[in-house]
Amino acid sequence: MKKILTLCIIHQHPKILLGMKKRGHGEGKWNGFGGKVEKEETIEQGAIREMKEESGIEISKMNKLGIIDFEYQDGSGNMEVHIFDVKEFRGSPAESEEMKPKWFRVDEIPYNQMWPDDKYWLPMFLDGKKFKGKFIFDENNKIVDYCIDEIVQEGYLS
Ligand code: 6U4
Repeated sequence: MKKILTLCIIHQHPKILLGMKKRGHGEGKWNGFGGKVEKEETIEQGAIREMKEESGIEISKMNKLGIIDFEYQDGSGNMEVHIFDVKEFRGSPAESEEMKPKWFRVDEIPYNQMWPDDKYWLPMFLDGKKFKGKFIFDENNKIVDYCIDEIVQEGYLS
């Protein structure tokens, strides 16, 4: 069965907040903050909870910019990841057991230490565009197939 996950990135131009994942899926990569949505919560509540757990930051305003389906052939299964642009928040980033946060300038994003799909959709995210896509990864976490499309239709992601 497909798992529903969240991914939150604070974008305060010209900087974004990423975290170095210290354990689990994506360990050793810079990524946004997020995780699995629990049974009793909405996707937005899951995003807020994971952001707080992993970075100490409390989201007060966010905007969903993308949904991406990931298929992992290494046994991690299928994930539907909801991607949020965090517009307003309280607190400052603090290291957690799972993530080490760091601000990056948008022209210094460490794509070669991130998931290989990020370079396809993060530029759209930074432009404030909405998108939907799918990526299939082989056992070595290499992309074997993908599609990514900008969404122009109002309300499509909500
Ligand atoms: P545990 O350790 O069970 O609490 P949890 O924090 O709920 O896990 P986890 O760590 O598996 O979930 O979350 C993975 C995170 O990585 C989510 O934010 C989604 C994100 N993610 C997964 N595949 C990705 C990919 N290919 N590209 C990307 N983010 C990805 O940019």
